[in-house]
Amino acid sequence: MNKRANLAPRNDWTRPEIEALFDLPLNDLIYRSQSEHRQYFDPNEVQLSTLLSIKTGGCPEDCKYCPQSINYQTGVQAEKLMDVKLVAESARAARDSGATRYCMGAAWRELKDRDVPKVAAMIREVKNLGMESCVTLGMLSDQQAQQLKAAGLDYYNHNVDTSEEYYDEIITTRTYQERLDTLEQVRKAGISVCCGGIVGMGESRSDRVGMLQTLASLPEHPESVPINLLVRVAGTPMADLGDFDGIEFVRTIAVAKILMPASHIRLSAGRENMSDELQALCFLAGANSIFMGDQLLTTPNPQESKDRDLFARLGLRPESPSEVKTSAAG
Ligand code: SAM
Ligand code: DTB
Ligand code: SF4
Repeated sequence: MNKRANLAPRNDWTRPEIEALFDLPLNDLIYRSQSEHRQYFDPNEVQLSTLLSIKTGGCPEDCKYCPQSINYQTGVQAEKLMDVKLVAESARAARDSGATRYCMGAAWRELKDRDVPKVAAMIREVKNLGMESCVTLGMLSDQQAQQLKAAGLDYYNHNVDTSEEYYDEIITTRTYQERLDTLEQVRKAGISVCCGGIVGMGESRSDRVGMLQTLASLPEHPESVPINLLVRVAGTPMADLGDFDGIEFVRTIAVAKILMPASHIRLSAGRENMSDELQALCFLAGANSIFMGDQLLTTPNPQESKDRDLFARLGLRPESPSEVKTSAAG
């Protein structure tokens, strides 16, 4: 629902303004983010996406958080691109469990032309099931973006991951600018943008401010903003980082919501290690999307039955597909 479509969200947030939001007393910050949220969304509805790894492992990139990079010994085996039929079957199961969006991820640096027909066929299968389609395939060219759009692609996920300043500590095989260029290709092709980042990678608050400023300064806000809490996977350089403060995570969600009030903020990776109470605070702060299903790409996600129980206790409902379609907020 978009009750305030005539008031366009701002794209000119300054760093000091964003820092001041982070500095607010938590009660004031959450009051503000929840108030913004209610201008655009039903506060008791959460959008459900399901994730499938269509091409696992063997990725040449060196993203220090990622279990799928060939540069780290994580035990993830490299596999080939999945069969279209198997993808269609698992998308159907996700739909029958209540997911309205199906997200397919590949451990690629970039999409290769030879793989486009198969990925396009997967997108068509998802659309035939009446679901929204989303893919995350690394960098892609102008022409490839148009081909995916023609197949019926609704969303492309491509994260900035962190601030521009901290980025080089995390990835050296692709630049921040290349990520922004990919996002521009996606927009130009008329595909909705899913773009966010990761918290808990040893970055400073100033990096979280910078990451959110980048996202909120895009010419159009991403319709979906996944905020991932780092999943520390053994074998990656980030395996031994300490626990991230849950309250600071909630602040990050709340500030993202205030900056991008019409966007779905997704409480993304990391829920497996969060208490019910921390997740509840994230929903209160304005998160209104999750990944549902026992697995993310290669790491575990809470069991569906556990999420259903949490939703029942919090009085949350899955966002219905019809509302997804009529929402200008994506
Ligand atoms: N290979 C493509 C790419 O990187 O653009 C698409 C798949 S990649 C796994 C998608 C996103 O998953 C990354 O940008 C990152 O934000 C997130 N991610 C990967 N590993 C993660 C981890 N261990 N914890 C949290 N988020 C993670
Ligand atoms: C996003 O921001 N998070 C998802 C999705 N986009 C593709 C991926 C999370 C991956 C977590 C690590 C894994 O399961 O391999
Ligand atoms: Fe490859 Fe994507 Fe993992 Fe980076 S995040 S190593 S690009 S699969």
